Amino acid sequence: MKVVYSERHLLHDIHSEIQWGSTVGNYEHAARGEVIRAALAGDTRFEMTAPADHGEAPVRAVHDAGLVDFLTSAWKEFQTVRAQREVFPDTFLHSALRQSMGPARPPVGIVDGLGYWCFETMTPLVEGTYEAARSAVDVALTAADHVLAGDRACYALCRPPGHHAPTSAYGGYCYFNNAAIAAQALVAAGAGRVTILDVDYHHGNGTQQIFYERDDVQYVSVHGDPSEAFPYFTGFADETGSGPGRGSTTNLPIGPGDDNHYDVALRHAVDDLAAFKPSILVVSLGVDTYRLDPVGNLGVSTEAFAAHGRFIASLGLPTVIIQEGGYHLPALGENVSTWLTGFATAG
Ligand code: OKP
Ligand code: ZN
Repeated sequence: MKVVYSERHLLHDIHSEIQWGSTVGNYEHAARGEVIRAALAGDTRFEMTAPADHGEAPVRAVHDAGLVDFLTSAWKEFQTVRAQREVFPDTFLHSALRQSMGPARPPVGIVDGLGYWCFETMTPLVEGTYEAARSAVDVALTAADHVLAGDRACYALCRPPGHHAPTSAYGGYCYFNNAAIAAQALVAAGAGRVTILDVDYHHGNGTQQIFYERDDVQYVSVHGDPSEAFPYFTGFADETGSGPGRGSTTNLPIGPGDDNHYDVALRHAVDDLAAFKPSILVVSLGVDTYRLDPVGNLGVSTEAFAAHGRFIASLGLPTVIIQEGGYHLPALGENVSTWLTGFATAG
């Protein structure tokens, strides 16, 4: 299986996040990408390849032009306010602020722009964020190209991740929605109906929002119950799509439990996926469902990741596999390579 990787993820060299008022080390740090790369590079079943530059158009096909423009220059512009390595908003455009007053005026500067485009306090901007985030998009699009060209599957080692980024905001360690941009590119290329199966521990609120009213792209997610897990306000079972997209979103929130507990939800997800009859599959692969992950509370074992990969492969669909979360560094590389090997070695 080809692995698409770019060392440009290292430019997104983040150190901190603000959790409930405490500044702590950011979980989504650059070592994640290197640990995964090292696990795959040493294995002859995987072939490391570089991404091709796809330009801005596929990003703008999914995201608001204002968000793309903002992220292009935000860090540099903020340096004129105060020289600072990592930049966070201090005020958010909370939905209640302008209740009964109509929508907010679009931002005119950098500090209002931060609160307008960002939705939480764990996703810093650093000097190389934009370049790395664009590179992660190229990694995802290149993996999609390989599958369009006939590869059964391809793995995109994306960093930063993407599934929390909706059309018009960034947050949840995500800037551009790599999986959604790849799915949209597949549709544009005439690949037919696309399903995005999101197995990250967190609900992919961004991906869900982008396709919520669409009937050509299905979104199916198994994730930690949003009553207690980030992003808290999306991912409940009664969110099933709207308008033409009614019925093409499936949310399967789950609480703590063992491999068997997880497998019940994954089987349900795959049943809904199969009923949609997609021609191609995009997997948002987060391994933060791992039993020792510091961010999640589920109980998935390393061995189970192999079974998950085999199970998804058994659907027989061309598959673009996109890296999302996974934060337990000692097992991160092995968990990803085990999932991919399970997929690659399935009948
Ligand atoms: C990104 B991905 C709350 C911690 C939540 C943000 C999680 C973003 C996860 N105190 N941290 O889905 O793995
Ligand atoms: Zn996650």
